[in-house]
Order: sequence, then structure tokens, then C-alpha cells
Amino acid sequence: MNVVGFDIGNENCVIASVKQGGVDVLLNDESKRETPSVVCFGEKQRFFGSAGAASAMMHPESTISQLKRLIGRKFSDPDVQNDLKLLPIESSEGPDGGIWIHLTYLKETHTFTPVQLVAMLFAHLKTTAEKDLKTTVTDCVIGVPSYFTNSQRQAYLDAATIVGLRPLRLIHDCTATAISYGVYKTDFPSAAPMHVAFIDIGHCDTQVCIAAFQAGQMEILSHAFDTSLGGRDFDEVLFNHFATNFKEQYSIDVYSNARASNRLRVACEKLKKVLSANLEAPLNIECLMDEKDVQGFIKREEFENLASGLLERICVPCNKSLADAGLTVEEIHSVELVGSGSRIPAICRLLTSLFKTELSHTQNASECVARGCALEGAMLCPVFLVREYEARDFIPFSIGLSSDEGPICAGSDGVLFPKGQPIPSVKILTVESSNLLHLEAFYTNLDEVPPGTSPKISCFKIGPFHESKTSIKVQVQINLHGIVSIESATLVEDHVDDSVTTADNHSNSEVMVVEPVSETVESATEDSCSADGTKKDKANGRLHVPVSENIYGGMTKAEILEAQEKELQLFQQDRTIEQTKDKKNSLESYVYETRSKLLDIYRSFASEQERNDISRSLQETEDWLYDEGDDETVHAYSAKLEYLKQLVDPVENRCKDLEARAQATRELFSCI
Ligand code: ATP
Ligand code: K
Ligand code: MG
Repeated sequence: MNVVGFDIGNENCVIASVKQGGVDVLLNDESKRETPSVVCFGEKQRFFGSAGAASAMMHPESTISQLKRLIGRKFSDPDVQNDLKLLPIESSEGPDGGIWIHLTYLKETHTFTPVQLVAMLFAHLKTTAEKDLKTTVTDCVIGVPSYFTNSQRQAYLDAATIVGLRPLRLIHDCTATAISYGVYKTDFPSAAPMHVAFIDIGHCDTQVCIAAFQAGQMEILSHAFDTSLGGRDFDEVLFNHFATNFKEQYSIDVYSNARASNRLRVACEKLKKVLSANLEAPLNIECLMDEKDVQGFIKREEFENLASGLLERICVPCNKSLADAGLTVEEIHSVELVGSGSRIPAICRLLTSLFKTELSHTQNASECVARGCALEGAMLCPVFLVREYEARDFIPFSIGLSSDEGPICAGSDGVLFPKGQPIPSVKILTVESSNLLHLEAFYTNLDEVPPGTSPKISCFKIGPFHESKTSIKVQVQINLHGIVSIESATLVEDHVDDSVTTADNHSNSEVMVVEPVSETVESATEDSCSADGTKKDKANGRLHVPVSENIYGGMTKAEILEAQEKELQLFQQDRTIEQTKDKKNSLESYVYETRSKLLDIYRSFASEQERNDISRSLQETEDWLYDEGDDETVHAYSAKLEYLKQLVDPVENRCKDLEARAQATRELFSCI
């Protein structure tokens, strides 16, 4: 058993795990450390990673990347609409307002949700990890952007569940990086905490966090972000530049042609990378459109001018994270720049002048998130002995809870869990109600959450409990994933409870909020059920009330089961095709090997008749393979192979017999 860390990027995924005391990045089928985040539906099977990226050009309308942009979001969200425009796939609004992706696969139309597609990516990464570690992988820690909403987090958990992964924790990307920074560093000053800024510029987003380090511990002080600012936006600057140029120079409108747009985008991303190492770079694409070859050229300086607006935007989350942490740049000890989108030299220059310090690069820019996830996984998993390390993080968005009677909150602002609330945390509420209690969780401040986010998070039904009016103790938690949930609800039989304190400014006098959180773990082992669904806890005489939860936009158990079944079917199809390819390959190589053996070692063991028969059959099989047998079933290839083996085996056996006898004779002589 092992626990792995996943960094699911919009462009690249990285998997890491703890091995013999250190953290290793796992290798994929091509022995690479990064796996492109691509799912491609080919003619007969799905392709992932590099294979997916390679077949993307052939099947653009059934190749999906940047899935992280779509998961857990609404179709009508303007950001989603912008992203969908960049993908050459067909989509529509699902019945719950979510996104539906439509594609043709195996001559049928299929509809998938982003959760199902992310699940496919997870399945591929799981298999990759299992191949490298040579063991099954279920436990994992997955990095998520700090700006992920409740429904995006839940969507990740659902995707993981569909493919049999068990996330021990969803952890903020920058927090994972901060952990991989802090765990191995020992030279922290003892007097005051050391402040480090982490800036992660990926393919689609920029995340910034400031953390305070001391020996053996780390605390995140602030998270800031731009959800739509990453390497991809720099590609787009180049794309627009050349698309405009080509209109004049070659009279072609790349925008009007999906395939040409796709090719120019890919070329611009390459060009951008070349410009990171060179002061100028050419762009050549053969037959881009209307059978025209195009040529372009750009200097780094010109690119930087074109991208000046993007560069300025990078300062915004950096300044916000300083302000939220209450620190000036002088109080920042070092700035760690990570994420491959940050490799543009102008970004480094800009941040150096903003933070008034040389940037440090102690972290591997593309691997630090996965490494931090693996470390966190090892810390959460009792099997691993990891040095104690305390990492404190918090939720970046304020959350409120309301009943039918109005908001339930600790203060005047209607907030139950304010921005900055530690992950995890629990609060205990005492609410008066009869028969059934409805609670709604919502974001209280829409300026904090990414634009387009719905304030509605989830609703809870507590009960039924057949009593006219009673007090119910509800334990509400922010769990390790940063998701709000109700841990348990119990009937309060004894109405006089000393530990209950009524909050000051309460909109509803019947509702009381209780803190602190010490008595959160209550054993409910010896429960017995009563007729109305409440459970009696014999140990302390409390009655547990059933709680049902509905996360807006989340999947029901039945939907998850259905998705699991569908995934299994798709998986079996992939496997059948893989097995068929393997069988066909073995048949092909058997033909070639046997042919050369006939001229060599089999020569003296086969009669002329046998040699002629075998040769003829080999030739027939080869002809068949190139003709009608090019695309056959696994059984057809097996049958051909068996037939050939029946002809060849007698010769093969004679050959082996003699070899065995020769070996025995040699051994006999060596003994004498
Ligand atoms: P995200 O964090 O947004 O989910 P990700 O983690 O997949 O995405 P990274 O792998 O960190 O993103 O970075 C990918 C981006 O880095 C791409 O836009 C890519 O073009 C860019 N990039 C990679 N190498 C270079 C380079 N040498 N110069 C400039 N940009 C580069
Ligand atoms: K990545
Ligand atoms: Mg990333």
C-alpha cells in the first residue's frame, strides 16, 4: 500500500509518492515526470497523457484538456463560456445548470460531465502510479486551487470516487508547495517567524500565498489569486498578434478555421518557450490554411510589450496577498516562484522589482505541488513514519448557515465560518425546531469568491424527530477538504446546558451558537435505532438525528454508481483494444521470428515438407495481416497464432530436446 500526491494541472499532471524517506516523482509510460492533462476519444479507444496529446490533432472535436476549468461550474458562467470557446468540442447546458460535453465515440453520441472526464484522467494517473509503484493505489492527496468553491471540491471527490481513489485530503496547491518547502528546511530563525511568498503561475491561473515558517511548523497567512491569468494567456497574445499579421500578409482568417486556430495556438506556445531562452524567434507553419505556408518572426521585447497588460495583472494578487497578511515587502524573507508559466523572463524581472528582492528557486517549479501532496499524504497515513510537521491553512471564503427562520451566526455579519477559518474546524449550534430542520449553507460575501460563483452551497435536512418542539445540537464542520458539512445532529434532552452560550446579536433568539469545539468527538458506537430514525447513544443518553445533505450541482449516490458503470464499460473497451493490439503484435513477431529460425536453428530439425508447410503458412498469415486481418478481433489473432504454433511446435520441441541433451552432456563432462 502506498499513498500518492496528485497535482492535476490544466496542462500537466504530476504524481509523487514517499519512498524510503524521500519524496519521488513517479514516471509515466514514456518515463516522463509530467503527464499532459488530456483525454482523447480515438477511433476505438481512449488515449490519455502524451498519447492523448499526440492524437489531439487527428480528433480535435473529441479531445478535451483544461478540464479543471470546467469541473464543478455552471454552463452559464461567463468564464466557462470563454473557456469552451477555446475548446473545439460540442457542449450544452445540463438539466442542473452544469456542463454537458457531447462527442461521438464508437459511432455513438456520448454525453459526459466534466466530473466524468476528470475521473478518466484520475483513472489514468492511478494506473500510472500503480505501474511505477507496483502496488494498488487508493489513498491520495490531491492539490486544488485555493479559489476552488465547495462544489468544485466536491466534484473532485466525486471524480475520485468514480475510479476508486480515496482522497485523504484536498489541499491548496500553494499550501502543498509551502509544506514541501518547510518540511526539509531546518535553518529557520528561532526568534520570529520567517515569511515566504509562494507564487504559482500555471497554464490558466496564478495563485499567491504567504506563509510564516518556524521550526517544525508553518502557517498560511494569506491566499490570493487570479483565476484567469496563466501561460495560456501569453500564448493568446502571440496568437492574436500572428492571426492579425497573417490576415494582412497572406489574406487568411485563422479565426474562421478551427483546425488552423488550433495549429497556430500550438505553434505560439512553442514560440513563447523559445522566447524564454532566446531574444528572438521565428514561426513557420506549413499549409496553415488555404494551402498557404506562413512565416513570422518576433523579438522578445516586442512580445513583452504585447503582454504588458498581463504582466501588470500579476502584481494584483501579489499585492493583495501582502495586504491580507498585513505585511510589507520588507518583511518578506524570500519569494519562491513556481509553476512553469512563470518561466517567462519578464515575469521574474517584474516580481524581483515588486518584492525588492532576488527570487529564490529552491523548489522544483513543476513538481513542488505533487511533492507537497505526497508529504501531506504520508503525514495523514499512519503507515508512514514522518517527522511531525504542523501546517495550518484556512478557507478563503466566508460561509454562512441559515434555517427557515433566518441566518444562524456567531456575529452580526451573518457569517458562521469567516474567511480565515482554520481547516478543519467544527462549530456546534443549538437550534430549536420541530419535526424537520432545514439548513442552507451559502457564501456570505460574493466579492471574495470568483466571479460567477453561485452563493448557494448546500442544504441539509435534519430529522424527522417526532417532537413538537425541541433543541437540536448540530455539529457543523469545515472538513479537511475545505468542504462545509454536518458531522452529526443530536436531540438535547436536558434543556439546561451550562456550556451553551447565546451569541450576542442574534437575529433569532431560538438559535444559539456554541464554541469552542472541544467536545466534538463523541462515540456513537452503541447506538440503537428508534422508530422515527433517531438513534440512541447509550453512553451519554443522546439521540442522534438523521442528516441528509444535498450539495448543489453535486452527484447523488445513484449517479455516481451509474458513472462507475459507464467508466467500467469504457475501461473494458480500452482494455480489449489494447489486448487486441498486443495479440496482433505477438502474431506479427511470431511470423518474423519463426521465418528467421527456419533459416537458422530449425534448419536441421525440420523435414523439407515441414519447412515448406511452415513457410507457406507464415506467408499466408503475413498476407492476411496486411489485408483483411489488419483490423480483427483478439480471438482471430489468437486462432492464427495457435494454428501456426501447432505446425511449428514439433520442430521447436526437437530443437529444445537436443539442446537439453547437449546441456546434460556438458554438465556430465564438467563433473568428471
Ligand atoms: P494550472 O496550474 O493552471 O492548472 P499547470 O499546473 O498544468 O496548470 P504548469 O505545468 O505549471 O501548469 O505550466 C504550464 C504553462 O507553462 C504552459 O502555459 C506552458 O506554455 C508554460 N511554459 C512551460 N515552459 C515554459 C517556458 N520555458 N517558458 C515560458 N512558458 C513555459
Ligand atoms: K502542474
Ligand atoms: Mg499548476
